Formats: sequence, structure tokens, C-alpha cells
Amino acid sequence: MTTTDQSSGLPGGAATEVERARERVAEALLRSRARSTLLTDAVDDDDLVRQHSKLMSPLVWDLAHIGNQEELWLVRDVGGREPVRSDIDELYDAFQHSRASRTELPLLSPTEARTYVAQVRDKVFDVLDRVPLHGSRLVDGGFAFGMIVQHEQQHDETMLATHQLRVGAPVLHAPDPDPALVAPIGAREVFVPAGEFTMGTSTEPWALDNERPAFQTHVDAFYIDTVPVSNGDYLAFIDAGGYDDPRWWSEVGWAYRQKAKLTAPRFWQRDGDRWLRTRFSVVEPVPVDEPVVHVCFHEAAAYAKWAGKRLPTEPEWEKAARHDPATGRSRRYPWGDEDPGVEHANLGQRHLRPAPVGSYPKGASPLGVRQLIGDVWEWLDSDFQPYPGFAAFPYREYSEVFFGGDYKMLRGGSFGTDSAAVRGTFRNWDHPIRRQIFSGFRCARDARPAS
Ligand code: AVJ
Ligand code: FE
Repeated sequence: MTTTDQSSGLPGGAATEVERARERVAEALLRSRARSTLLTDAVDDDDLVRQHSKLMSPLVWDLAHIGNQEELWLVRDVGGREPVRSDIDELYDAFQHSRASRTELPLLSPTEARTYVAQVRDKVFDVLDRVPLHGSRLVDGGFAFGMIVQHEQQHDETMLATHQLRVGAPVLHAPDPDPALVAPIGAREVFVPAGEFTMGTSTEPWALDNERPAFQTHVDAFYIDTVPVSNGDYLAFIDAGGYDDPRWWSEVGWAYRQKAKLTAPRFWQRDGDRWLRTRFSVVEPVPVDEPVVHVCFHEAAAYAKWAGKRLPTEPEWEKAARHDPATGRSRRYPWGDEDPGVEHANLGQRHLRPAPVGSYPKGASPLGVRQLIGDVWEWLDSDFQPYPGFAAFPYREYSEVFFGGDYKMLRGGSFGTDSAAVRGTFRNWDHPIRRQIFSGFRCARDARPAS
């Protein structure tokens, strides 16, 4: 009874699936480009080529790098087409030049960069129309396209962080999160019973290599905070002298706190007896009910120790986010398998700030943990390591070259992360001293007190 689609050579149902994948790809490509355009059109050419911070690339580098990755994978590799530009790969290879040195390169001008990314994108839509989305691991389910969408969205979040570092009049605007989406949280901690759960994925079509494969792992019982640590919570740590007490800091963390003279989250300043923060060029009182953001791993770990707790490990975070005790299954997201909606999580730069703690009750996990996805990336007490059975795909430079002890994990995405670039299995990492990213945390503790 199955019909066969002549053009795809697949049974009817599978052909429809492929068409749906093509639509998903097209929609996601348009959304990521609209965002890159917004972030780069918001400022003038001088701002695009300027170095806003030694930690960041000039915005015009990110833009052309987005186009260059897209050309390498989708135009040349998947499409088998001639290069759009064969002369600039080296300039936009992230491993060839440090972020701080990129303003000195003979980069494409803003006008040239815009033309370049548009030419690449035209070819990509043509490739998308013609290439089968099945038959090889690179194209199955639109994987290579999904990888490139995520790459663009990751750089869009990086560009958003550059905007946060930029000095000048405000150029980005967005409505605040809806206060009606806050609901009482009940208990401040959630108990997660001991037992195995499925970590990682072997089925999520756009999951990147470091999220694979799925495997069973045991996690001891633990408690995890229902919501992320708020600015109000964090102020209590500051007021208690937490930044001046080495008891709360690791040795490395204390050394960094001394060297960098840390006294508060990045972008905060004291104003008499209150604290102000700068948020995309707007100076405002620190809102006590919002998740703290722009702290490094060492600050997060020091707060947790001061609070008598610790940071969650990566398996703990993923179990809290995905494990459904009723079925024993791991979900794609805390709320289930549906893609994120506006009622679930603060994602996609819809707002230019995290939502107050206790927001998004519909985004809670089966055990009632809130705001695991969106708002702020959450620092975890785990290094970036491969899962058992890891295989680099399709290139070693995405994940494999970063494995080891130099990076700490971040999970869940921030208000600046697009829904295509985060999920229950998505793994992010950064140096433990980084604060310009949209990073916060929540605490955990062992279920049994240590003897
Ligand atoms: C996964 C966010 C750590 O931005 O450094 C972008 C993603 N890889 N281009 C980064 C990435 C290549 C990466 N992170
Ligand atoms: Fe990149």
C-alpha cells in the first residue's frame, strides 16, 4: 500500500518527512540570518570593524566567518559546487588567528562581507532544493544544514555578547519578559532520587557530535535548586564578604579573584549603598529577582560553597532536565518532546535579559525544576570530556580539540540562545574565568550529608 515519491525514491511517508525537514531547514536558515542582520545592521561600519574587547572578534569578522563556514560545508562539501570565494578561508579560520588579533587582518569590509554572505546563502538555497536529505550521515535529516544553522546562531549569541561589551548609545531593544509568567515555586530545592538515566542522544537529528551517543549512567541521589541563583541571593554573598574570604574559593579561583580584583559580577558597579548594572548600554538598578548573569565558574563555585552547597555535575543537570521518573525515558526538553514555545523558556533574544526566577512554570521538568532551558547558561562542576563511544563528526575542531581539563561545562542556553542551538542534550563549554558570556548557575547538594 505504500506509494513511492518518484523524485526522492523513498516510500511516501519518508518522502513527506524529507519535505518537512527541508521546510525546517529553510525556516531556520531565514531566522538565523534575520538575527545576524539585526545584530550587524544595528551599528555603523566603524562599530562593525572595531575591537570592542580583546575577548571578542570585530562583528564584521563574525559575519564573514558565518558565511565562510556555510560556504565550506554547504556550498562546497554538501553541494559539490565551485567556491564563492577561494581566497579568504584562512582569514576566517578561527584556529589561525586569535580573537584579539583579528582587527589587524585584511578582512572583508562590511559591504563586502554582506555581499559575501548573501551570495553564499543564494547558493545554499539552491543546494537545499536539489540535494537529497538522506543517504549519508552528513545530510540525513538535514544534519549539515542544522549544524550550520547552529553555528550561525552560536556566533549570533557571541555577537550579542560583543554588543553587551560595546560602549555607546543603546542600539538593541526588546520588550521585557511577561511578569504574568512568574508563578510561585513552592520548595526551593527538588530531590532527585538515585538511579540510572539515559544521558546524551543517538536520535536527535541535529545533535552535534559531543552529545552522542546515548548511554545509561547512574547518578546518586541529590538535591538541586528549583530555580537559578538570583541577583538578590548573590547580593547576600557579596554583603557577607564572600569576595574577601578565601574559605569559599578554590585555590585557582582565589588566585584569579585576586589577580582580576573581582568584587561583583561583570557589568555591576556600586552606587552609594546600591548596585547598578549596565545592560546593553542601559544603566539600571540590579533587579533582585532575576537570575544572576555574567559570573565566571569560580564565582559560581564560591557562592555555592558559601551557601553550604556545590555546583551540579553535568550528569546531575541533564538528569534533572530530562529524566521522567514515570516512564524512565529521557525527554528532549524538561517539559517534554515539543520544540520550545514562548510559554516554556526565555530563548532567542526575544528579551534582552533573563526572566525573573520562578518564570515559565510550563517549562518545568517532571520533578518541578524550572528555567533549566533559557535565561542564563548554567555553570557546572564538570570538565569537557567525550561520552563513551564518542566519534568526532564531521570535524575534530568542533569538539574534540577542546576535550580535557581546560574548560568547564555550561548547560541550558540563555535568553540570547536560539531554540535551534540548545536542547536537553546540548553541551556548551568555556574557560572557567569567562564572564562576558550570559552565564549564571544554580546550586545542588548531596542527598546524604558527607560524613
Ligand atoms: C560551542 C559556543 C563553545 O563559540 O566557541 C563556533 C561554538 N564553534 N564556531 C564557540 C563554535 C565554532 C563554540 N561554543
Ligand atoms: Fe565559528
